[in-house]
Amino acid sequence: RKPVKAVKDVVEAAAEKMAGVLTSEVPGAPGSAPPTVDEPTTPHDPLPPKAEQGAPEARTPTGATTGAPTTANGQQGAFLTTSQGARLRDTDHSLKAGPRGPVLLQDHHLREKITHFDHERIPERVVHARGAGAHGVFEAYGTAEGVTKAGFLRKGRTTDVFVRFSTVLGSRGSADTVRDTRGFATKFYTDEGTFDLVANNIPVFFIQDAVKFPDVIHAGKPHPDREIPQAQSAHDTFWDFVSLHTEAQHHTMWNMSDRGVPRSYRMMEGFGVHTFRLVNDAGETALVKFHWKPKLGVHSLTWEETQMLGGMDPDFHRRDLYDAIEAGAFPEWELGLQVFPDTPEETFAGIDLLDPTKIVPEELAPVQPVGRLTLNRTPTNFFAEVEQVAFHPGHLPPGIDVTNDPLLQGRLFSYVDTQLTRLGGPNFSQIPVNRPHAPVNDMLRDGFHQQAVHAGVAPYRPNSLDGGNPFPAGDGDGAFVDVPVTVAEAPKVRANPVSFDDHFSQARLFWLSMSPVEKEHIIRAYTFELGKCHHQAIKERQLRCLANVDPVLCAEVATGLGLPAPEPTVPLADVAPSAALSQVGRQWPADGRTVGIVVDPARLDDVAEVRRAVFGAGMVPLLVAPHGGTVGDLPVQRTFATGRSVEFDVLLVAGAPAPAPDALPARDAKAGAADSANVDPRVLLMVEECWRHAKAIGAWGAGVTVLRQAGVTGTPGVVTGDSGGEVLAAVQRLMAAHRVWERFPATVA
Ligand code: HDD
Repeated sequence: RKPVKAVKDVVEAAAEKMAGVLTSEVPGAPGSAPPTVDEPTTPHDPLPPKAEQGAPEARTPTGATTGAPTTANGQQGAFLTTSQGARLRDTDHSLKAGPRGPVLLQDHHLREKITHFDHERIPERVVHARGAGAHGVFEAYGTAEGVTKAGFLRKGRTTDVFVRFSTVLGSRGSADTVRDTRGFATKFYTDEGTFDLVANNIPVFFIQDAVKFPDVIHAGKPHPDREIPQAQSAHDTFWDFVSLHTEAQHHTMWNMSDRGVPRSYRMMEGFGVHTFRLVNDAGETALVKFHWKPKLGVHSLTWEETQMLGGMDPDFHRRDLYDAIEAGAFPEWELGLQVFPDTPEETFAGIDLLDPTKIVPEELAPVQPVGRLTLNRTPTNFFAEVEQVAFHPGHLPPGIDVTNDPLLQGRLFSYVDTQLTRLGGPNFSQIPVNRPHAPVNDMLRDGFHQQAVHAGVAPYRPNSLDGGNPFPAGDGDGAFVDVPVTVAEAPKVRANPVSFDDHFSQARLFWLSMSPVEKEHIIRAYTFELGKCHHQAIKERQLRCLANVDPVLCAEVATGLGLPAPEPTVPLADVAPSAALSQVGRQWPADGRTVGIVVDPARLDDVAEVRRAVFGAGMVPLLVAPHGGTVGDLPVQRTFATGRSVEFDVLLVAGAPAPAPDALPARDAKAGAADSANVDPRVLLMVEECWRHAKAIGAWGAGVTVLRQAGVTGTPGVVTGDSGGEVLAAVQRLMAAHRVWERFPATVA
């Protein structure tokens, strides 16, 4: 047998042989100088895995752990290895017969790396594919103790949570800011089992029966022939469905309102939509609706902002969420309950509580706060956590139960079913982000991707071989007990209760509850969306629906479409507006809001001080300058090339920077207007856009001349002053209302 040559000898021999064949410019070529790199190259230990990244503990049937390691994740030791733990010398070159190849089939590392890569993608969610998630904590006030025995709602209890926000219609890579409903799904890792509150930012749904879910989604998704439009409801199939299927009109009205274009996930309400049944320690039941109330209030983008962001920053909501958490402006919501007596009729104030197209106005049943949610940690790995998290409305702890809402009943089937395909088998609850924090002792075995090493021989009951383990929980052991609701003796039918036939009264309630500017936005949204439809019959049919909601709304949209306004076909509902539905007219904190500060590097009057004050107020200053790097000793976050108005909640102009070399010529400059030519045209554009989007604008020093050139001085919400501090204080007061609403035209009262 030949002695095995040392690797070093082989490499040196190859280098000798190939000398002159390869140029030394080829990095890593034998004989070439080692590539120079700036980064440190000393091996270092990876970050320790986080607790929830551990593999599930293998447990015996009696609940004892088997001692198998719980940190079987992909990051151990300092060196690069194969998936089997063999250390690798090189991951940049395939194994070849000589430097010029061919590549050898025996190269296991090459095949393993490419094969794994080939299978990196999993099917995206069939709906809610686009989203972002974060970890946090829920702290209970104890105010729900009278209505539910759920332990996580006991006073002072804290529970880990994971929240995923999403859009509904778009694909995984689609833009965040499109007009759509938003998902707001929360996983409470309670010590009595996981509770998933799989909610939306709109309190009603398009359909009353889950059997129609595929229909509404097929109508909303891109057309099957060309697969366009992406992440849009402004197309024929969507409006065809909702105009034929009039129970969708209430949800559609919310979508066309500012609720369809949220400013931030942090500024959205969340709604459990369905009525749930709570049961307390005494076995008494109550019907409830779940609400999330954001600390920062409910705010929206303007339509033009959403469209600009779709191109300039399609990740706007994702970035906003993560930037806020990383800046320490932790998003917060209060969980609240609307509580109704559990009567046989399951109605409240004449509203059918099983109808998911209806709300109960807060004026009739106030939302009572029961705890606070704080999101305080971004994911470590987006795929592992956000993509693989799996929610299910049937994940309920003791004390929370379902009702017969036919939409909820169908959802109880759908969520496990969809994970089987999406997450590749029945063991998705063992994926770290899905692992309950309560001890698990099930008799589910085997299947694809089984992580647990189950001990024992008897995963069945009753058994004697594993000592009868596991045992059913007895009275007082905190088991989930289904509320023994009486099921009415009734014929089997495919039918709805008669009360489900009212499709327009609450759409009208919503419309009447809006302020003039919100009504204006709704009119424009309908006009835009229907204007994008090609079929006349669909536009006319939707106008007939709007006629049954409100004649003014219908007439305004009809005018925009150039069509006659039809007469109502049902009497207009006599409903009282609900002030709680409007987003306008209240004052809110400005935590984590973004303040753009345009600076002239030549004159930095007050800028450092204003920047400190913005930080001090819990907001995020972004310095915008003609070039990157620093101005003075201040870091520049955006240049005139990378920054755009839509990123900022308010704009401060602290100088009049002259056109930078990369600026396109301004129209006025071409025409010889010397005045405008003095300022970089992109700064003027920022001011114009912020003004159009009703954002507060402030300027001092030379910045005031910029506002003058943009023609906005003296208009509402535009502040000028002698010092930066004074201007910032005035702008901050304006921010509490979110926007300078007076700047929006409103044609309807
Ligand atoms: Fe659903 C995902 C919310 C009706 C079937 N749904 C999903 C998500 C949210 C909601 C927030 C994303 C979860 C995540 O971030 O992973 N869905 C709702 C609400 C509904 C609703 C509030 C009505 C009140 N959904 C609904 C019906 C069905 C589904 C009627 C089917 C009959 N939903 C699904 C699903 C999804 C889903 C197909 C896709 C991905 C997933 O479940 O995990 O099973």
